[in-house]
Amino acid sequence: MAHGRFITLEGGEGAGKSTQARLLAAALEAAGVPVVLTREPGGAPGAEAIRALLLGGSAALLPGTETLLHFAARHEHVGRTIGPALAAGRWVVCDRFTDSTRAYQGFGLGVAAGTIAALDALVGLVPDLTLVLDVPPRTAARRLAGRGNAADRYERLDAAFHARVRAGFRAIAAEAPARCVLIDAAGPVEAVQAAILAAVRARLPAPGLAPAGAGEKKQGGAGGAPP
Ligand code: T5A
Repeated sequence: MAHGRFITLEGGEGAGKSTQARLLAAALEAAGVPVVLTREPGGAPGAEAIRALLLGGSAALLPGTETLLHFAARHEHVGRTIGPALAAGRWVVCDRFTDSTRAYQGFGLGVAAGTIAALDALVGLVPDLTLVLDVPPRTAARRLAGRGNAADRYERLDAAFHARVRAGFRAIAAEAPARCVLIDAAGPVEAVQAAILAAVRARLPAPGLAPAGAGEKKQGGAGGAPP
């Protein structure tokens, strides 16, 4: 059986990753591509337990501790969910992956790139395509305020941190153009979705994935592990 494809969505808070990950998975599924939709931190039982500690926990964590926990969660996620899905020929759409550790713990909190690279080697999985969703801070703040959820560990950090994270994601995309596509995510949901589907079609042709403009407003759940 053919090996599946691994697509990640990345970006700062409120960039619209979860919304677009769901829409992309639905579009692929509608095209007859078997899809698993998942997220980080999380996506496997042990990884979800680590997520609760990372996002909900009130204990202060050193940047290196956070980095280790994100990679511990990722190791579970890849070993138990992503790896088996790809081996079974499914495509995996993942809301955040290793680039989030590079941007948040690396660019944001100052963890050395070499440390992150060493842990990445333990996980040993590189996405086939990474969509980096970029929005100005005011747009992101407006979207998050509209949602009204309680702020988690990262959402509570200051504007300077989030500016470093945004710059980090842009640098990651610029350094790996064969893997990454920077998506202007400031526009309406449908416009962002169209840009994402165009990037997927160009980079990872999937038989049956509708041409631009067709079926791009379709919504619905994709199969696989819920995010
Ligand atoms: N983290 C994660 C690390 O520090 N290191 C790591 O290695 C990893 C993997 C995860 C946190 O963990 C950190 C980063 C994060 O802080 P999370 O709860 O999963 O926490 O948070 P996020 O991934 O940031 O998810 P959010 O839900 O906050 O943002 P999204 O997914 O970018 O945005 P989304 O799609 O939920 O949309 C937010 C709101 O905006 C609306 C939506 O309807 C929603 O209300 N919206 C739009 N509105 C207008 N126009 C558009 N185009 C819109 N798109 C969405």
